[in-house]
Amino acid sequence: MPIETIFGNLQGLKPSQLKQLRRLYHQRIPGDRITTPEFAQRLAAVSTEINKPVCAYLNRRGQVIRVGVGTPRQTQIPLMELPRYGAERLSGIRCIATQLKSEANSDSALTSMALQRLDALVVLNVTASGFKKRGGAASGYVKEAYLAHLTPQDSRILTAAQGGKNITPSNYSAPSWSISPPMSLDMLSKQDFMDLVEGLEEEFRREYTALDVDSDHERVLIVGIMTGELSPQEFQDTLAEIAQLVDTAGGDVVQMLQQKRSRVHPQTVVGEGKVQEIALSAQTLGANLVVFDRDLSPAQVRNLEAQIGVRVVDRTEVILDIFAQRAQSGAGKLQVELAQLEYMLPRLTGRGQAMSRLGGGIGTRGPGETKLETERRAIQRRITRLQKEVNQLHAHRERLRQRRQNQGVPTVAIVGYTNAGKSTLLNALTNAEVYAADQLFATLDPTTRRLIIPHAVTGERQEILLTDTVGFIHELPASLVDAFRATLEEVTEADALVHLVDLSHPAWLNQVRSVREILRQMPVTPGPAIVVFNKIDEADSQTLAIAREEFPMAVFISADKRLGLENLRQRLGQLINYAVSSR
Ligand SMILES: Nc1nc2c(ncn2[C@@H]2O[C@H](COP(=O)(O)OP(=O)(O)OP(=O)(O)O)[C@@H](O)[C@H]2O)c(=O)[nH]1
Ligand SMILES: [Mg+2]
Repeated sequence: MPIETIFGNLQGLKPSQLKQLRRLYHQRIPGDRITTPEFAQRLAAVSTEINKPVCAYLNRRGQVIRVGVGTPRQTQIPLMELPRYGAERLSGIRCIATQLKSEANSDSALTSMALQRLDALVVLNVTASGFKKRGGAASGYVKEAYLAHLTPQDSRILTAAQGGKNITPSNYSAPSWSISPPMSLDMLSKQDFMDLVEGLEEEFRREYTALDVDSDHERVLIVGIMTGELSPQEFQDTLAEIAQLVDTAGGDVVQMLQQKRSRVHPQTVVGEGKVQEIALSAQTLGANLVVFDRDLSPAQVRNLEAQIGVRVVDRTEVILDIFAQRAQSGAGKLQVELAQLEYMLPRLTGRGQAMSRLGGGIGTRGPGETKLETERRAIQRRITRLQKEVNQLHAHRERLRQRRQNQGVPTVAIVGYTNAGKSTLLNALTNAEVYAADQLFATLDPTTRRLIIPHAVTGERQEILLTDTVGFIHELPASLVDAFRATLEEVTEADALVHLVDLSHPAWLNQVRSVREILRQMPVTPGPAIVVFNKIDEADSQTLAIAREEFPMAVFISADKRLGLENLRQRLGQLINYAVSSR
């Protein structure tokens, strides 16, 4: 791009006028001044001459870095091209704009200032002075000037936006700004500009430090779109879940925005106004990642990133990122990499550049991350190789299962929504030492342990094998299902299933449905299952009553408090008896 490009709408401008505009780039203002009267007058003159508003953007050294024809909104610097310093700083760029009709400061100019985190916005009200000389330039003078700048957010709003899981969807926190009374050019030029921006930045920093922000964590803004298919309660549940996913992935949720739409906008998912609101919120709160509650097409991601100016990822990427962080074993890493690559392959076009521009974090980590920029074909080759390895893993697990089956030991797999308490239950029943934690997807690799239960008929001790495995989630990403097929086969190959449900979770009933849906879609029909309600120590009596009525055959336990485990053993005996006899 030539250095003296004029931005905005240049239609109908004469070469001589363009030349005048380009000359603005040669102007230089003393570093500690907002503007000089001479510079302001010059802008006013050009603006009157072309009869259009003109904007000049200056850096802190007083150099003109951008000249545009149009309003601040029309000449705005694309967000992708702006430096991003986060909520505690300003962009180091100010805009001096002329305004030909003496209307009030329009909101759109102020919004542009907030979007770009400009140091300041100066609006010059220009009045054409009387007559136009024949053949000569019309002159105009600055009637009055306004100085606007951002002010720190009310810390209470920011604090409310802080705090991960407890966050509730809210209206976006509007940026706050202040506008000076009308000033003369002399007054404006005498202001110490450096004093102003340094003072402001100090306040921003103070507000920001008061928030106790962990700089290792990404600051995440979540966007939920409510389309027809979910009830308001179900929608809130999915929002809470995506917030928990972000939290698990290591991000701090700073805000949740939502929009109701009859259908998703094909280019940007949400409408234009909402995109702007997201961009503003991200700027105001210093968010560096926007997470959508649904899957996005590559084009949607590109459009959104261009308009919001921070990285945009979808729900699947967050889940894949958690898996990537969790994967410990070779098998786990292998499957996660495969899932990430399969997800990314169709999304590669043009993403690489934007990704490196916007930095790392959620959605970019994991065994697959360095492969991102390599060529599609190389990735395809890698996928083929990983698939081969997954097949080997599959064959290996198959042999293990075969051996167990030959020994005639019945197998039971614990399935359920993530965080239901599956690993805790395996530990409680078998003294295994599987990692159990209040995290989503704490377990990726299956663990199998022996368990002694009473025989349903004879009452004698019998041995079974109990397997704990990866948890399920609503709309489990397809690439994960595919990549984890070797692991999921532990489920389909088991003689019977324990479907464990966290009864203390508000969305427990939908979680039951989601798990059943995933089981239904498995290539091999799994064996018979019993529903086991866990965490009854934390479930309220009304929920317990509903569950008893809806699921009369279910077992009620607390794996953590070791309640109801003896009954569960008995019921496992009956289940195995039924499963083996109908095998
Ligand atoms: N109150 C209560 N908490 C429980 C109970 N059982 C498990 N938990 C807790 O629930 C959380 C999740 O337990 P995990 O055993 O890791 O759950 P999981 O189903 O294996 O989860 P993933 O492997 O992440 O899918 C942990 O914080 C447990 O301490 C219970 O009976 N009562
Ligand atoms: Mg687990």
